[in-house]
Amino acid sequence: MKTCLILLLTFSAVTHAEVFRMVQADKTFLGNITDKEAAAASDDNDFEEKHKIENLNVKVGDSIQFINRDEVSHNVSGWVNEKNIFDVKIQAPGATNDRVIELKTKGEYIIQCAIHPKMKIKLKVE
Ligand SMILES: [Cu+2]
Repeated sequence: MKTCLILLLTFSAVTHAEVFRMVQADKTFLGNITDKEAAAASDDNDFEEKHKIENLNVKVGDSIQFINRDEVSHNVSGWVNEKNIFDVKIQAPGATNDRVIELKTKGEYIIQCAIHPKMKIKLKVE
């Protein structure tokens, strides 16, 4: 019984990694919203303000899924102390281009689009 509990606890610790949805719409990081909401976001400033992501805290092993539902391409990359940690590369709009980035390095990141420098968030990976 005791072994069983230990195995169960070990299993839940290993499978805890989360995937955070990061939807790009109206040249902004809008977090976890639906495709329909993303399509309407550029006409709705209140919605955009409410869902805009400027800071995100995650754990090592978690992932971010970059989901471009904008009308333009983006090129998002992550930097810690000006060192490039990941590069999503040019990402055209559309579901076939969704990209998942696993965060393996601890640090305080700046995540920014190379094409639209105002698209910028702070990410803490602990
Ligand atoms: Cu962009």
